[in-house]
Amino acid sequence: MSLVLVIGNKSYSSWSMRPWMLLEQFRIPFEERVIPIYIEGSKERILDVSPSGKVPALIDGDTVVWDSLSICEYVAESYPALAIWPRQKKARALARSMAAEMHSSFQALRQQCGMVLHRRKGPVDFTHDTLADIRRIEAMWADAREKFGADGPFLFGEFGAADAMYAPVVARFDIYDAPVGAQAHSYMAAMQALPAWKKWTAGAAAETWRIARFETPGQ
Ligand SMILES: N[C@@H](CCC(=O)N[C@@H](CS)C(=O)NCC(=O)O)C(=O)O
Repeated sequence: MSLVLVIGNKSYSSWSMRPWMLLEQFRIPFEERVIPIYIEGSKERILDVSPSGKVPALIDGDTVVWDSLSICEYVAESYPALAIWPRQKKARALARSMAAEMHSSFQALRQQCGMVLHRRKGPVDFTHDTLADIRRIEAMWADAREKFGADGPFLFGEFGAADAMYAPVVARFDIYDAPVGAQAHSYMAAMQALPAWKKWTAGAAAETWRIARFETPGQ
């Protein structure tokens, strides 16, 4: 199996970060291909590999899997020996529900707190809706940790797909100093201690691309 993961800029592409973290943290070999997004010609370059015109996309021979959640599922199916989703059915159901909710929700958080890894850290004037998103995520994290997190510091104990899906949220909470409690902070610290996290953020720090519309005052 020879996998190619096509991603966007590491500093901005929260969707790309998810499957990248998963592959990297599970030490699954893959070739990384970066297409800088939202610049002249980038849409055409993405469309050459991904029919959605968006990154990430995973190429496995003649198969292209686009969309971060589908990629996580494909990787999990491809490596059944790895506990990418929790082994226990009820834990797996919760992990999948959380991943799906991440995928389809939290518009206010995404809009107000864009993932810009080089942004100077500090809070913004969080809207009511953003605070509601933060509360909901914090409650979900606590629920997973309480029910299934006994074997490690991650949502379901060991690092897995649900954590990969929430990695960009950890980045957003950190960058914007989201008002969350000690339990959430210790989960965030575990994520930020991962070798994969360090590698992704180091890659982001080395990037020089800047996309004006994602930059916010005071960076
Ligand atoms: N639901 C998709 C969203 C992918 C997405 O919106 N990707 C953005 C970058 S983070 C993108 O490709 N933007 C470039 C463009 O639209 O030209 C996923 O989970 O993969």
